[in-house]
Amino acid sequence: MKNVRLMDFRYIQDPDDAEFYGGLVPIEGARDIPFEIKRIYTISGMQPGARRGYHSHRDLEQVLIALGGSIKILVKTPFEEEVITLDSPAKGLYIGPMIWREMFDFSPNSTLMVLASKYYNEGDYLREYEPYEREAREYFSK
Ligand code: T46
Repeated sequence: MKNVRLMDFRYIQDPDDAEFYGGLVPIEGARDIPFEIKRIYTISGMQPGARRGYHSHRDLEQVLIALGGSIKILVKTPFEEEVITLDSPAKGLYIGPMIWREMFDFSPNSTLMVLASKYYNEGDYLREYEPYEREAREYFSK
């Protein structure tokens, strides 16, 4: 859908004993991420049944990565919606401007890491659905 896409990062494993040694995921700034990273935050400690998000951003671009466990993300506009499961540190979910998002179905001990294109700015959030929907209809009709 518009302004949303899944990204695959490299997952490097020891060819002789991948199961024992696990894997390594390198993420390189300008090479793997389509914006300059200004901020990184993590979300952890969610209980089953918790649901977070319920907002959009006007300008911010982000890449969401489940460092551990699995997390579902609902991404939505007035015209389309999708639920994406993040369940590997080698999978990133790019979310651009004007996408409503909700995070839910956190598995025990899951951790979400978010790479963001801008410093924290509460003024960039649209935290109520109806005003968001009005702006998003115009934005996606251009
Ligand atoms: C998003 C999803 C995926 C800060 O002080 N600095 C920060 O960088 C962030 C992200 C948040 N905060 C404060 C603002 C609130 O007082 O932390 C508190 C919790 O933030 P919020 O309720 O917005 O958290 P989520 O999990 O609903 O949303 C967060 C991000 O805010 C948002 O940009 O896309 O994760």
